[in-house]
Amino acid sequence: MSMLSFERKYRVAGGTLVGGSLFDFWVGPFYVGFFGVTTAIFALVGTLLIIYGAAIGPTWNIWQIDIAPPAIEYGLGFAPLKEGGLWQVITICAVGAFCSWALRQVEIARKLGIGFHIPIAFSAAIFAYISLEVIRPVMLGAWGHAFPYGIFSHLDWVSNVGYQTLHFHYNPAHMIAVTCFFGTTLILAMHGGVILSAVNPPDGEEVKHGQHENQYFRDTILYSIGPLGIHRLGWFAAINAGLWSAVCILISGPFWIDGWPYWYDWYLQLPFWNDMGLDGLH
Ligand code: 07D
Ligand code: 07D
Repeated sequence: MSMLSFERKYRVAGGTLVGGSLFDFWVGPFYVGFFGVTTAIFALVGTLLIIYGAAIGPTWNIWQIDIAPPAIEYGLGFAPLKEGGLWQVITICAVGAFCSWALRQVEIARKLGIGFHIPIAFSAAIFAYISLEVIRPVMLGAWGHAFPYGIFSHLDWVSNVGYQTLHFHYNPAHMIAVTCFFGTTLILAMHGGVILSAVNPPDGEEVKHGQHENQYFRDTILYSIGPLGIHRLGWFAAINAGLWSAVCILISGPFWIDGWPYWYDWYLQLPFWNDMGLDGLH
């Protein structure tokens, strides 16, 4: 694969966390590194195990393949391969691959002398995944509480767990997470829109710049957050979407065992309403 002329300038040695210069090289455009090797091994083993799980399962229908965690009866113990053990090894591979990928991002950032914003952001997604598959099942005492690996079966899990709480939308942390998810799409659309409108004009028209973008927002909503600010806001909202998702599922079960609608009972218990007494309403 051809290399862009300026790429060579940024291919600097060093910055590795582990392995010194052993894996400090590129294959084509890809940086390898120790964590590139571990990512590749974990991802390959995990994927092959999913294919093996499909092979011993009842279907090759991509939508119906399902590799489930052990039954609740196994608690937090190891299960035989065909009874959830496969799911356990695949989960180890997934955690290994995701964390290796984040550490590879750290190494590349160190090489380039840039901040760690990307690995920090990806860590929020990893944390959400580990919350679902490791932390919450451990808190509930069984791997059987984790979600299964399958395109439709994992949707069944989300729906079932949602209805176990009667109404998952009433989970306040879910509300914050949803707001952040919706918010990131809104601000990305607005940001993408204003950049394209300014720097990608029709043929023959002059390219506009930052001040036009700022002025657009000042004219429409009185305020422009600015070129650096919009990226800070996007990063903050996206990371919070992942973090509040993790919170919303970690509290469902381990800390709140009733239906989520009952959480609002605290409102009815406020001294203000209690003191009034229902008699007063007659
Ligand atoms: C666009 C970046 C590209 C990534 C893609 C995903 C695989 C899995 C595995 C056949 C935005 C590649 C997928 C490698 C193949 C097997 C065994 C990211 C983009 C295109 N889900 N989920 C999907 C995962 C959970 C939920 C689609 C993964 C939780 C709902 C895809 C995880 C909950 C819906 C998928 C995960 C949940 C989906 C599209 C891990 C809460 C949908 C994903 C590792 C988070 C949608 C049929 C996408 C759908 C969908 C993958 C976890 C809910 C198959 C890898 C348990 C409600 N999920 N998901 O574009 O169409 O993400 O499902 O945690 O409606 Mg899911
Ligand atoms: C976990 C993915 C991590 C991915 C990683 C990377 C690869 C490699 C390779 C492409 C967190 C994987 C990479 C595999 C791919 C290549 C080459 C991301 C993760 C590390 N909900 N709900 C959420 C909404 C309802 C319920 C989160 C909306 C119902 C449950 C989000 C609605 C009920 C759970 C959210 C809605 C219900 C959630 C998901 C609307 C069902 C969770 C996003 C409009 C009846 C989950 C941590 C997320 C959660 C979750 C949104 C409805 C139940 C905030 C918008 C009322 C049980 N819901 N939900 O977490 O918090 O991303 O998980 O109705 O467990 Mg919900």
